[in-house]
Amino acid sequence: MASALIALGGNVGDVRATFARAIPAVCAAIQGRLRARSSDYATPPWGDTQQPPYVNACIEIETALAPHDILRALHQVEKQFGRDRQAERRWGPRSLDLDLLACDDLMIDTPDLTLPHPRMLERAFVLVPLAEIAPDRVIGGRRVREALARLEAETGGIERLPPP
Ligand code: PH2
Ligand code: MG
Ligand code: MG
Repeated sequence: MASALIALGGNVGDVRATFARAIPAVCAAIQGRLRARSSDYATPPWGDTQQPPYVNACIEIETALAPHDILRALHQVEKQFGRDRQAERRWGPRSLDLDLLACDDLMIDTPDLTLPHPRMLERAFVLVPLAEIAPDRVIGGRRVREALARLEAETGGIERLPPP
């Protein structure tokens, strides 16, 4: 069994309700068991700042599926929850984004999937929830809590949401 780390994000619709339904859907789709789920966080929009704030979270799932099969399943669940990749712009609003961050210590570099996720260590909206569930995990040669400490200046607007 591998440990898959997945980041969730969204800023269209009732995102927290979407997460609540999407997490079991992801577990079912990848025949996995949920090991950890972070709190939800309200985060300022990154990249394209002219859009509503996001909700972000991270989960860890134990699964026997190979990374490309996990990726395919994540795309299916995104679609099931209203995501339309054709209709959206880069870094623009979306109902549900499911990003595979890492799968054990696997290093993969293919056109459709790079692991660990190449930009995750630069994004506070990923590292803040990830540090809640996996602070000591080493990803891309760096411990999650240390990667977050380097980004401390960018965590300003991030707010942990109370349980729903
Ligand atoms: N996702 C984006 C673009 N910008 N900003 C935040 N705060 N959180 C996200 O998940 C996010 C974003 C496109 O996937
Ligand atoms: Mg993303
Ligand atoms: Mg994505």
